[in-house]
Amino acid sequence: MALLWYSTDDDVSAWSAALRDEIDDLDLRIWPDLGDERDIDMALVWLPPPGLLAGLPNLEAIFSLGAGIDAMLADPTLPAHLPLCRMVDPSLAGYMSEYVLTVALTYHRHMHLYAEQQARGEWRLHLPVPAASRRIGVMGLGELGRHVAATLSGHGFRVRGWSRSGKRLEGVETFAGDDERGAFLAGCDMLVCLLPLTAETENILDADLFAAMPDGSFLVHAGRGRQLVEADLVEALRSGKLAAATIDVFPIEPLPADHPLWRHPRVTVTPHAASYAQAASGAAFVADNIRRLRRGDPLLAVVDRERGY
Ligand code: NDP
Ligand code: OXD
Repeated sequence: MALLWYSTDDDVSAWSAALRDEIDDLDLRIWPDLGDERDIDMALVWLPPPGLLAGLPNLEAIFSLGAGIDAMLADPTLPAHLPLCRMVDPSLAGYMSEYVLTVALTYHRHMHLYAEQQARGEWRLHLPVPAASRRIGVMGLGELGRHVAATLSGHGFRVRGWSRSGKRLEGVETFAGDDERGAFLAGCDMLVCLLPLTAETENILDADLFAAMPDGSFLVHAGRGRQLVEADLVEALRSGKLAAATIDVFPIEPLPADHPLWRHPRVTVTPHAASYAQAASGAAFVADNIRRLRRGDPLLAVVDRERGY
């Protein structure tokens, strides 16, 4: 039994140490040193090269180092019969909440306007308003969205959330499905997108969606790049429908140096930096699934491939 590791974004030494702290007899094979590929029955990966997993004859389960598995599902060679498990981890949810709260407070306390004013040497006060007067909507109330909604609500913002199925969350007004989308959006002075990329959510952040929001609202997008129609964003910013946007995810990453969003005065670009799973806590989650696989127990966070998340 051996676990293949592949990621060019995560800290391999931290993860190796954390995984071995959890399972001391773990046979870890770090790509490209796979040894005898027939030994490998599990893979822990982030953006593996297409075909890598299909080439492992005895693979039994695939564990993702990330929460979003859209890129993996887009690989036509991904073995269709194997369970694919997402990353569910307190540090992933915690970092995402910090990111969204940071951006929300930046807009709420007019820091984006003060940055512009400083560039002009302009001394002008924008009076603060109470957090309770800001309505923030979170699209996606899964592992991340729920935590973010609770964090924003705990800070005093008026929080609403939208998901596919109905939810009951303390301190959060909830909406579900296409029927309630318009009512949800109408009360979003700030919209946070934390949806997985699926056929239903591709291009969901478009002109129709912005039109349903109040004038002068804000967008925080940390889901996936292909959910945003960039031309519609630029037009919404031009018309004043949106006051400003912070975007963490892009259809092509890294965002090319000549991309106009880098220089848009009302757009803040972050380099897919909102969140990631810390090795220590993430390894505990993966180790739980490894033990489950060894015992033949049901795995945690198995992706529903039909649904796409
Ligand atoms: P989950 O699967 O736990 O939650 C997904 C949520 O989205 C659920 O509430 C689900 O509804 C809702 N949803 C899915 N499809 C629709 C739809 N068509 N209409 C309405 N709601 C829908 O995912 P996570 O919270 O763990 O992660 C969310 C996404 O965040 C990831 O897929 C990834 O793309 C992104 N991400 C970004 C990171 C970054 O650094 N920028 C880091 C980590 C993740 P329901 O509850 O009814 O199923
Ligand atoms: C993830 C991500 O999906 O980092 O975990 O985007």
